[in-house]
Amino acid sequence: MALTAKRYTITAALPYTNGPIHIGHLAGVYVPADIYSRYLRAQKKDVVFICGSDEHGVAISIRAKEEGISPKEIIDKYDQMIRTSFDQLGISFDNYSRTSSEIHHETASEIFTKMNDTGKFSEEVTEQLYDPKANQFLADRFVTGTCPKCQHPEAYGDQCEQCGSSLNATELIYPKSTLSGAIPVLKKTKHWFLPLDQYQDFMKKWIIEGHKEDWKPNVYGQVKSWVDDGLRPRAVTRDLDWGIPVPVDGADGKVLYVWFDAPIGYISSTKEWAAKNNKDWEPYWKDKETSLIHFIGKDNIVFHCIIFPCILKASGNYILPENVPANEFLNLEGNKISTSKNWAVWLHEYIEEFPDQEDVLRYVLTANAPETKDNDFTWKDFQARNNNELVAIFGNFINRVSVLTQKYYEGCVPARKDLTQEDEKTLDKMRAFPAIIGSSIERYRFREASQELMNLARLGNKYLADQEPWKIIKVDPERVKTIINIALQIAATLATVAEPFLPFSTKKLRCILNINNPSDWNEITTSTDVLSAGHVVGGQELLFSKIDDSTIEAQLDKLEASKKSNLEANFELPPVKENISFDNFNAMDLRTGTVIEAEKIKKTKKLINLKVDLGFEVRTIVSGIAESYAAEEMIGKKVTVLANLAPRNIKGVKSQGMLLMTENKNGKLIIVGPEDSSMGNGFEIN
Ligand code: B3M
Ligand code: ZN
Repeated sequence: MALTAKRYTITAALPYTNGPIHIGHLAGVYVPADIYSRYLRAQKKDVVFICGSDEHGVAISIRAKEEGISPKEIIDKYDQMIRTSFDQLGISFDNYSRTSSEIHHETASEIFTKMNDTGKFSEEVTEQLYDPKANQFLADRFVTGTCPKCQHPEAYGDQCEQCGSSLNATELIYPKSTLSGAIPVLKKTKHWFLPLDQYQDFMKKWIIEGHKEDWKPNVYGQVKSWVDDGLRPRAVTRDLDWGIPVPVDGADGKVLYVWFDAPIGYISSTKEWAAKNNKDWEPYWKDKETSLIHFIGKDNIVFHCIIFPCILKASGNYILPENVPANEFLNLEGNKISTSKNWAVWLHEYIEEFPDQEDVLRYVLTANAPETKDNDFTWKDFQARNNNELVAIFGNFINRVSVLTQKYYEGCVPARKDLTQEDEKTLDKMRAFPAIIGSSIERYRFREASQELMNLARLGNKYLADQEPWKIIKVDPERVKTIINIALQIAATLATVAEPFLPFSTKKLRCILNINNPSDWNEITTSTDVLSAGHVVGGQELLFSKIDDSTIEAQLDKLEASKKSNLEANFELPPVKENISFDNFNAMDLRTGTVIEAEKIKKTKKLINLKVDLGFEVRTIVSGIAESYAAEEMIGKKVTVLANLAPRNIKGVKSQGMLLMTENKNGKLIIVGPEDSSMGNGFEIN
């Protein structure tokens, strides 16, 4: 595969402005899209890298309700935050727009109007879900229910996140309003439908037959299963008060479906960019020689591979995506990333807590990207990749070369003389890397590409370790000139091919080598001298630094705290049980006692074997409290005991009674003890 297109339009999914950006978004979409765009620029291609905030739709309304502010305040807050954090991570969009902008409202309305005027929609009055309490139609995220395909109990009105199916709200089994909890009723309303069924053949030819080989199997497979299932008409308008008003008469109170307007945001963002830069936007969307590539997460596949292409096709002379390299999901420490549960690593927090370490995150998310299956981000792996790869391999190599160049030659690149076989081999290998890395990037295999990048640094390290210039300098100083020259060529090659992955460190590396203009990606595959003899390199600087255990612990503690506060937030008092008679109560014999011995029962998680002094006798009681109390901690505690509970055998121990416990919001058990701790043992409580 070669880069044969005349120009490239690269889009990255428009993030909803209902929360900050987290590592899942980055690994799935923005880091790979950025690497790809930077690579294309390094290849001197005509490329526009487009993104923007997705500011309509129910997700925004819900967040606004949650935070008790207006949707406008929500989008302004998160748009600002998202822009800044992308910029800080070096995501090099050529333009980042907003779907609340005038140009977008105009563009989306125009496309809708044109499609409407040319008969591309069907208008239908159908029965839709309606919340009788909130007096509102329910669609998309305003309604949840059981997925008709996979039985997932929390599918949304437009999509099931478990099986990926795209749904109509009325297909949900047991629908429930997320606004009021009410069970929706059906009510008639008019909507504009995109008759996807009419595009069945087009989809078959274009993707099922046309992209079997070159699209990722996960993307191709999803599209195929929808097409095999038979495409159905889909409403592209909604009865909502937040969104782009439907631009035709008789549509009061209706807005465009967010998934109708959002992808058009790529076009409006391109228009905005063109206006700012005195360019023409149209070739980037209409010229057949343009390659359009959408970077997205797997939950967006149907919208980018079916709905948006049908909109583009229906609108006339637009091009269709050349590829949609969607990624799978990234989990965090074994659990699904969740904004609402605060189970995430937030980009804006990372930037603050890891100053000057943007590239570490970029690298780890690439080396561990969820390209073919869901993957897990762990802080331990983050630390290991930094310390063992970036610091120990890449950084170490650069540091050695620059120290030796300063030490032996005062920073001046020595000329190389006669080459040994080993030298030739090393140079050959070095010259092969740009093409190897480029080919991986062109096939959207960014993990592989990042590992090849590391292999180039490994080549440099191995060369130095084998040649041992620090020893040879004493016996054959001429030979050392050749060795250092070759090591410097490898360093300079790194300064070119690392740029898409590690833009901040590459900038530093270019200072270290004193090169302003990086070498051309393609030239270095043939040229022998990436850095010519006599060139004076710059000062020394460390590219990467070690991350210690305490830094990692702090991050793990932070996640632990999220877990706790989630438990608290989700805590609901259980309903009071049915009444019992006074006789039932009276039948219980409650006594006070003191724990005198306590021992955890081996091979169990929860059980502690206690000896409780009740004053008149010492009881053995097995209690399931080990997750809340350490055994030692229990000794000396005053407790209340149900003394006439029939004895039971637990793990081979005869338990004679039960401790009274209650549970707090964090799920911790708390002793219900005698209030007056001066009360002796054995007292009866009544
Ligand atoms: N706003 C991303 C998401 O599902 C969605 C992408 C729109 S791309 C046109 O979070
Ligand atoms: Zn499902």
